[in-house]
Amino acid sequence: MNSYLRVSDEVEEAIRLKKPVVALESTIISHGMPYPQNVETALTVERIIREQGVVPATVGIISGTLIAGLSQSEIEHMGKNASQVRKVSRRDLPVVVSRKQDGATTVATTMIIAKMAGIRFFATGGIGGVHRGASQSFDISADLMELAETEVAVISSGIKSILDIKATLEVLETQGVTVLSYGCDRLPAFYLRDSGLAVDARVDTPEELAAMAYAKWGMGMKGGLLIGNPVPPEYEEQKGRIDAAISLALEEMEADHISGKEATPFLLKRIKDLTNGESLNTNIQLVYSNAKLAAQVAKAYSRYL
Ligand code: PSU
Ligand code: MN
Repeated sequence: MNSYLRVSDEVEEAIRLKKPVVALESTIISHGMPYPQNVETALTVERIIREQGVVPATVGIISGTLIAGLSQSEIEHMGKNASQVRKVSRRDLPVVVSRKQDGATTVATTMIIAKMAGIRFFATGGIGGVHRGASQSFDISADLMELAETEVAVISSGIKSILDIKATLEVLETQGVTVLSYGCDRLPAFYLRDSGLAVDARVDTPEELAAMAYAKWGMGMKGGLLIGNPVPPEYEEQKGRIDAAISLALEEMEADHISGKEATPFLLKRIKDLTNGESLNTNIQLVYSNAKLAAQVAKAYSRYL
């Protein structure tokens, strides 16, 4: 095991015994949700995974050490002291590690650390993608490149329409990332169950998702899979309301000249405020649902090991 990585005892034992493990990210904790809901959500997600008989591994960086399996107090630190915790994507890793800083891991970085630890499945809310206006700004999340590179399957509710969903799917296709949707023919759009855009295949059982991951990696192919899991219908947002909030947040972002790594956290916070916090509940519920599905897929996959 590499000297930069610390795997908790529980996670290490599960991996050694070939028991199922699900990785979780920490940017959603430090920069995706406000305190204290962020900490509550992170701890509840771990409980949901355990209820499935699967071990959760929340990933983050503490004093420059990459960690798979943050403790409860480390999760609380990530959520409470978010301003001291840098958002870390692939390019930031050498800086934060050598300076021994704290870091919240994005989808890209969580995939990198999950792979180092030997974890194949990862649940989150939404991934990064191609930003609207990317033909000018070139703002395309490193998450997409990571999905092409790193052997981890990501279970999410797709991407928000703060992004250009169509362009995101094109980039994923170009890079050979398998994009699947659970119980639906189209990719979900985070707050909404249907983006209107088709995925590579609809899949209806965790066993079939596990079989596809096993086939991909069994062939020795590099890279991950992206699984879209629509938010449970009772928590779906109203389309008109969420679209209006997203449009306004995008206008404000342009007016305030916000770009780069600040873009996603800014938009998430503004959309929450513009919906009087109601979008946050949708966000929380979809993460719970993704955690449960990821645990089921990890369990199905472990039967191959
Ligand atoms: N999308 C969400 N919530 C989030 C993120 C994305 O709906 O919290 C976070 C994830 O950690 C993702 C990151 O990896 O934002 C993408 O940031 P960027 O666009 O700067 O690559
Ligand atoms: Mn970006």
